[in-house]
Amino acid sequence: MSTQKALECAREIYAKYGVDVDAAMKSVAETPVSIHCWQGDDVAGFENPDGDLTGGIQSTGNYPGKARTLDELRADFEFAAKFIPGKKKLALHAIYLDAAGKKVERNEIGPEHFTSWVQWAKEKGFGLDYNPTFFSHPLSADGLTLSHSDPAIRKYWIEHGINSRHVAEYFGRELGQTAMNNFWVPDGFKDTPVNRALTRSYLADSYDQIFAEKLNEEYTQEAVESKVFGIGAESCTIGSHEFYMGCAMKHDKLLTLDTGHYHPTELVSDKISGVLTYLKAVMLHVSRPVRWDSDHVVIFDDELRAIATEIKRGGFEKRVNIGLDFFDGSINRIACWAIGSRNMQKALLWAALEPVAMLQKFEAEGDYTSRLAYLEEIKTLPFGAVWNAYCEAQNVSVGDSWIAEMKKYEREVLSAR
Ligand code: RNT
Ligand code: ZN
Repeated sequence: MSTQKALECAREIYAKYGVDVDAAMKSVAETPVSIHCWQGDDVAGFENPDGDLTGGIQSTGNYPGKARTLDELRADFEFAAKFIPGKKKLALHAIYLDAAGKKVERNEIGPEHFTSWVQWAKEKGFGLDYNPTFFSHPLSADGLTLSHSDPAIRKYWIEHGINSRHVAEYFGRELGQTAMNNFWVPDGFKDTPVNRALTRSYLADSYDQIFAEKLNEEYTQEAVESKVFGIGAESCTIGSHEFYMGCAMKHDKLLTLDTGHYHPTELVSDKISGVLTYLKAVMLHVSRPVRWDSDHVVIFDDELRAIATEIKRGGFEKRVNIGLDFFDGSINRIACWAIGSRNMQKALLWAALEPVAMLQKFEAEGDYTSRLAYLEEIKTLPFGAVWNAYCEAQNVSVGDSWIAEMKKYEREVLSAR
C-alpha cells in the first residue's frame, strides 16, 4: 500500500477519536529538537581530540569511522539529518570551537571561534545551542571546577562560564532563534566529603558571578543541569537536583532534566509538570540510562512516549526545550543520531495523535476505567502509517530505506578514515 493510501485509512480511524492527523503532523514538524554534536565523535571535540574524556562521563566502544575534524563532523551530521524529520538545532560544546589550529584557553573562548559554525548553520537551516565545557581539561583534574577551593581555579571556570553566554548570545542573534546555553559541571567527590556546604557555597557564588550580567533572552537562555553521581564522583555531586532547583529559581533560569540523572525509579516524565509549576521553562536531555547514566541511544520506549505526552497533555510545548544527550561509540555513530532523533520525532508524533481532550474528560469525571481502557486501545491505532506519511512530507527517508543509505556512507566515507 502506498504511504498516502495508508495515511487516508489512518486519517479516518484517528478521526473517530477526534484526532486531526494533519494538524498533528504539522505541530511536530514545527517543534525544534536540539541534537547534540558530541554523538559524532565520542565527546572528543577539537581542542584536544586525542585527550581523555573526563568528568565522570564515558563513551564506550571503538566502532570505526568517527569524525576527526570539524569538516567530518559537519558532513556526518548533514548526512544524518537527511533521515531526521522536523526542525533541527545542533547543540555544540565549547570544545567544538573552530580555532584554526591555535590553542585557545577555555577562559578566552569567544564568538570569534564559532563564526564558521554560524555560517554553516545558516546555510543548512539549523539552529544552534551551546554548552560551556567544564571537563576534559587539566584544571578540572581534581574533579572540581566552579566549586574548587582554589579561587584561581574557580576564577578560570567562571570566566569560561561568562564567555559561554556571549557565544550563545551570538548564536541567537545571528540565527534568529533563542540559543539554549546549558551548564553542567562534573564537580563532586569520590569519597565522603566533610564540608558539602562549603563546596556548594563556592558553586553558588560562582553562578552569582556568571549570571550577574543580564542578557537579551530572545537571543539566549541558560539552563542548569543536575546529576546524581558520576564515575569517580560516587559519594557526592555538588550540583545535585536540589541545588539546581534553588539555583534556577534564584537566577530565573531553566532547569535541565537529563533522563539519566536520577535514581532508576524516578521518571523525568513526572518531573516536567512539577518543575514547571514554579519555573518558566525547562530543558530536556533525553537519554537512555541502562543501569546507570550510560547514555545509550534513545529508543521508542514507554518513558520516551511518556515525556512527549506529558509535554502535550500539559500544554507545555513552548516551555519545554527538547534536547538529546547520548553517546554510543560501539555502533555506527550516524545511525545513533538517526535512530535516537527519529525516535524522539516518533514520540512527539505519538503524543500529537493522542486524544487528549477525551482522556482528560474521563479523568475529570472520575471515570478512570475508561481512561485506562482507551489508553490501551489507542496503542494499536495505525501510528506507523502516520509516521511514514510524516517522513514523506518532511522529505526524509520513509521506513527502513535510510539503513541501506547509512551503510553505503559507512562503506564509502567512514571506512576510509
Ligand atoms: C553529563 C551531562 C552532560 C553531558 C554533555 C556532554 O552527565 O549529561 O549534559 O552529557 O554535556
Ligand atoms: Zn545531559
